[in-house]
Amino acid sequence: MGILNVTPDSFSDGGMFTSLDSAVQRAHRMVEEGAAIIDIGGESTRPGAMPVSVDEEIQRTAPVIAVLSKTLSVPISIDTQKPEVMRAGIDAGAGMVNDVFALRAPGALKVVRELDVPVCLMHMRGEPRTMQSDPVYSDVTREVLAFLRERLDACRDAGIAAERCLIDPGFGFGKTLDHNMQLLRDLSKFRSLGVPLVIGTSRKSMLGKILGGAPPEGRVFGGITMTVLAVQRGANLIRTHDVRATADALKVLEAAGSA
Ligand code: 8Y7
Repeated sequence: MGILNVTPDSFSDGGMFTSLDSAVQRAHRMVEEGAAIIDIGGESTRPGAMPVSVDEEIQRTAPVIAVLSKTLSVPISIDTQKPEVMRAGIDAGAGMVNDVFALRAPGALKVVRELDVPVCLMHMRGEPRTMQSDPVYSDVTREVLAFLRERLDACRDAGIAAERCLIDPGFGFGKTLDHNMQLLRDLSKFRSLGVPLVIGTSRKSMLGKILGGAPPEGRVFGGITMTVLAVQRGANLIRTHDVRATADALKVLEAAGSA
């Protein structure tokens, strides 16, 4: 899953792809490099980021989705927590929802049920503005598993079939480096939930911490290493900025019979 941020303030592509043309170009390039899905988001969820309005988020994402859904050979996912943006994204041609808030926003379950599209439910402790200020767990893996199980139950109760759901432990979302590494070690436990497992590690600050303060563009090899470990422990879909490197890693894993 290739990441296409259409925000002016995204931390890792520096808002370079905010104009329609360059966003479209970048999406096509990621598909050439091996992306199976393009994930389009109009609100930054990096720690400390400020929320944007529904209208602004739709204005950023819907025009890009409208163009890409006509020209791309792969499905588009709309990365949002807001039910109105989910609806606008699907109306514009997206085929999936990626929600870091796991459909906890009022009305989100109902909209996804009505739209009848796949949805990725991600774990986040707190909210992006404050989530990295001293998150505490007694057993991070158990708590994240319990949360995702509860969200799968909420989906089922709302009429969203398990076959429509994917789960994601949410690396870096309200977690310390130790929490992230514990989740990575325990990743195979998430297979017990019986739905596809998504992970996103690319260029995240946990890598910067491990790599002695490397900037986002210096975290690519570290991110690939985490991806390889995650795939060996059962991850099915990798959300990444670095599609070529990730696709190469997955090809080698597959050739070795390890994916
Ligand atoms: C993730 C995500 C982000 C992730 C899923 C970033 C939107 C921060 N991270 N969605 N979104 N999983 N499913 O670094 O890990 O890209 S935003």
